[in-house]
Amino acid sequence: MAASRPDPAPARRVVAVGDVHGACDELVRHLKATGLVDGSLRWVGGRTHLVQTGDVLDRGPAPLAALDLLMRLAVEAAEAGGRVYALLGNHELMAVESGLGDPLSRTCWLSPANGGAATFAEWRRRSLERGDRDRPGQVFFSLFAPTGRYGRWFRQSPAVLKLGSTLFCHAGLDDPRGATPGWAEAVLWTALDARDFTHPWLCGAGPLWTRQLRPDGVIAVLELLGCRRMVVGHTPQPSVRAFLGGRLVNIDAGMWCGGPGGALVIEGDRVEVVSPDGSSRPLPAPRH
Ligand SMILES: [Mn+2]
Repeated sequence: MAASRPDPAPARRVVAVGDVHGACDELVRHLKATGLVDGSLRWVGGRTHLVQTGDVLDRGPAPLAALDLLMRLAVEAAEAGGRVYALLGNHELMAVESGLGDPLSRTCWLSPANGGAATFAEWRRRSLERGDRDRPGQVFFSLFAPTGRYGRWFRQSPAVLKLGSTLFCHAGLDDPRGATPGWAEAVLWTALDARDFTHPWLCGAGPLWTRQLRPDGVIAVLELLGCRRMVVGHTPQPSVRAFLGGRLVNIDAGMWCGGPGGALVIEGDRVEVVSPDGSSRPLPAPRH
């Protein structure tokens, strides 16, 4: 079970990026535009905290490359006094379920609707490049098993993260119980460890899947935690934008599907959107 973690010391600068879905090149553009990596893709972000709000996997050409990059940057950032938090998204969840051996989850994950076949294709391509022609698909799924390279990483990845006065969660949290640190992770991993694959949180509801956030629930969670805003991804928007008077911000601006993308940069009271071309603007006015 994921440990409930203490609230980290407030970072002077927080950079958040939304859904990647295999668009590793776009992720790199965002990290360069916000000064987090250099031309060799080494961490140069110092003490900045980088948050990726889930859904690195699937759909695009290089999901595993993007995940490998974030995993390496997590080590380099920690050495520099910074942090990388890669949150769980529903696509990571489907991979975990598949790693646990559930046949229905595997079928669902690899279906065109969910795009897991793209992650499998990248793994095949990498295997062939290494001259490894005959690796069975079972090896692919084992990467996401509890002892696998990515399965281990996901197990220690937060589902909900509070940094200063901002709460991050892939699809969003509208259940006041979520204000208890570690609650969401406990619910998720209890269901997964019990192989309860019909649990609502694994089937379209809950903080990694919902597309029907209750505004009063969001505000209740924020008030309980003393947070100013909740930052989510999951449901692509035409641009990074705010809702609920600025209390809810969606940062999935489609970097993976031809959209403008944009990273959210929080420094003290200032919140701005930095585009992959390096230009920046204040967070656009709330939309209700
Ligand atoms: Mn999602």
